[in-house]
Amino acid sequence: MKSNFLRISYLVLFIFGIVFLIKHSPSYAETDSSKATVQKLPYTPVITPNGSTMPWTMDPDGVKVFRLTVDQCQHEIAPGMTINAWCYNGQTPGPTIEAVEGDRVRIFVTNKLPEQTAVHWHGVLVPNGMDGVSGLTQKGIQPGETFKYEFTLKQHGTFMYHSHGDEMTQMGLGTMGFFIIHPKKPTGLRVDRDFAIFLNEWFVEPGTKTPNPNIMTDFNIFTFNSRAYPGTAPLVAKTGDRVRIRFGNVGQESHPIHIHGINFKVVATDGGDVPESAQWPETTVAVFPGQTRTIEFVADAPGDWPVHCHRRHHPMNAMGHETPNMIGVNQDGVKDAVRTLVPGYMAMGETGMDDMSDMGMKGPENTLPMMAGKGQFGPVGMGGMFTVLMVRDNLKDYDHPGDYPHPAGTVAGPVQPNQ
Ligand SMILES: [Cu+2]
Repeated sequence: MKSNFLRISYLVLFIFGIVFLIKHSPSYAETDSSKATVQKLPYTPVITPNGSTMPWTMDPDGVKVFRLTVDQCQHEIAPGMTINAWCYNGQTPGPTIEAVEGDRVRIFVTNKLPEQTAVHWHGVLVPNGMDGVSGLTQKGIQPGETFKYEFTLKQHGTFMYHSHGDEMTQMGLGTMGFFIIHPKKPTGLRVDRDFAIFLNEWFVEPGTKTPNPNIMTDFNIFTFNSRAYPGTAPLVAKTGDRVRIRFGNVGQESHPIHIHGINFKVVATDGGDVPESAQWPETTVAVFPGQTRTIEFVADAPGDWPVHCHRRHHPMNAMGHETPNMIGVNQDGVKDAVRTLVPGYMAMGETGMDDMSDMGMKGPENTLPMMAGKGQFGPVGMGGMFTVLMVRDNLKDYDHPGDYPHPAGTVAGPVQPNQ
């Protein structure tokens, strides 16, 4: 009897352990500092959704030390699709470097790629020889070598780090990360939530795993922090929270990022703070290659609000382009004829592509469906650069809060004509 009780106890503990692990799995975890540490910091730590913040140590001479290793890695774009990427510390984007204006930083970079590299600190004002441009300001870091970068941070803002040497290949495969410097003397209101989202696009031939960096324009995977919806973590806020989102882009395309339900202001670029007199209200911010844009707003409206790129193909996954345009074409009879040659063929596109979001059609291996995601009312029909800003009253923590409980009578629905 007693041993049965023990067995059941162990089983219950095991199940709780599994649930805990799933809940805290790194792909959705907010990898900011622990809550105790947060209280002590003079700033709100940055959250890199689906990513992490780089740990650092303090050398006896008062210099903050960071360590970056650039190497090949396996990276999951969303459940069902993993790519062969080039990563910093095993991830793309690389872990976010977070420091404070006035800090002296020492950054060791180890190259485990099969070719030389260098790391450029985009927007950070550094001595010329620390600028990280192979050939021009330093020798390339050869495979197996470690280089030391060291400089004092003279400014604050949202900056980036990325390889500078065979950029097309190295950045095309994922070598990028945020470099965020908090102000020494903060002005204005402290934010409650501070998110950092890297924008990027890739071309991965359906059924394959290695992005093709030679592609110039025709991309088919669009990502927030190298994840495509529904693999993107939601942004959770309490009603009334002051929220900052920092966007970065070192890709090939511009991305107009649109947020539903709130208005925001662009408060900074990688060139510095935007004076308050020069800020205007917006619902969409364009982020061009080589730019960062930092926006702020008060999350004053509870609900599930989309955050997405407004280029029409960018909140979509592979297969959203180069399909024949069948809108309005009567395909009666075509299906049966083609099925004699291609078993299981489905005619699609006659009334638009929305059917794709509910079809569960099996694509080539390692290829995401064009649109996916499930909401409380049915298929969401999105992919790529899409996530949800979840604003809720009375949240106890910032874990996934579940579906938004719409107040009665506030959801659009069917009525009789002329009603
Ligand atoms: Cu876009």
